[in-house]
Amino acid sequence: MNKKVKYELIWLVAVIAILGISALANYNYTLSASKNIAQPYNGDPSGVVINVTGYQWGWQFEYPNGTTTTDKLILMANVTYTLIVTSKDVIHDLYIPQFGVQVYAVYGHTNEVSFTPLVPGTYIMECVEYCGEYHYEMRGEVVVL
Ligand SMILES: [Cu+2]
Repeated sequence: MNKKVKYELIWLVAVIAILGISALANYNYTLSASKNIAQPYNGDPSGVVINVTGYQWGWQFEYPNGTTTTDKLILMANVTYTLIVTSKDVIHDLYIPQFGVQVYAVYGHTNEVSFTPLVPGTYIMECVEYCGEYHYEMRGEVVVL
């Protein structure tokens, strides 16, 4: 086997390995949305209401007792929540992939989404609507206690 063919084979195997590993990681990540980490709205109207405001570039969460957190949403397992979501400026889009929750944040308008987190843990959330220079920094965590 000459050198050229050898390098071609090494590249071929390396590319297949990289694509295979990332496909597997992506598959697991995508499936996590259906692993019952959170339950979609169950019709229970007694949910805890959290006001969510997206802005360039972060998320503010206001809880019923008036306290706020930034880029961190703190929830209790097995409690139904309703997020009432708006924006201070441009359109943002709140996405919590492992909960299967995604909702637009639009200036002058509110959108609602209800769900019940079931499994304690720390999950990621992010803005998935390009909203300017630091869009990529518009991420945080969801802590379920
Ligand atoms: Cu955004």
